[in-house]
Amino acid sequence: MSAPAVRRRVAVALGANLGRRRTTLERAVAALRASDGLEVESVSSWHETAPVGGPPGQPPYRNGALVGWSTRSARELLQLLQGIERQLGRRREREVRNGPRAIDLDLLLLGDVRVDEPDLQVPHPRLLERRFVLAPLAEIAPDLVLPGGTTARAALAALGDAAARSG
Ligand code: A4P
Ligand code: MG
Repeated sequence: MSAPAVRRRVAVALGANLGRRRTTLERAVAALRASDGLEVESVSSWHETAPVGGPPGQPPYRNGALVGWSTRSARELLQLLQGIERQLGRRREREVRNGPRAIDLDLLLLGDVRVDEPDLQVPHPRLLERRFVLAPLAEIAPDLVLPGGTTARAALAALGDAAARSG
């Protein structure tokens, strides 16, 4: 008999800045809810955010986050997220780095799993630097523990302090 699968906390970031952003984000959530890879627990509101990086003049984003549970591996979750991106019309081969996209789904965290491979890093390496990720995450899971032992709420507050110091 095989051991029962470990159920881990999972957090996903969602972003869109092309087309009908809110509709696409809601479709992505519906696809995740319908999948058997991830049990969605809470979904944030959709935050209007200015683009960070990428080509100048790209349209504003809607960003959100969701948290849930999964027994899948990080690799399986990446495949699930990329399958949904494709289903919703994303074509990576036509994109520039950090450029506009119909939908972007990033795996932020999977329990205490650490992956550092060329095409998959978990926890997401830029998680603590991104207000467009931390604000929706702190809205639904303020006490979620992030890399370095901080929480979503504290990491968001730290970004505010950093902005205040440099501004
Ligand atoms: N990849 C590696 N680790 C992961 C992971 N944990 N989750 C790889 C998902 N994918 C992961 O991803 C590029 C490659 O990352 C994939 O092939 C996958 O194997 P992508 O979705 O094509 O591009 P990306 O997500 O844009 O790239 P990246 O490097 O993660 O960029 P960032 O840092 O996430 O920034 N401004 C606003 N306001 N809102 C945004 O959502 N997003 C970006 C992307 C820039 N500026 C933004 C926003
Ligand atoms: Mg991505």
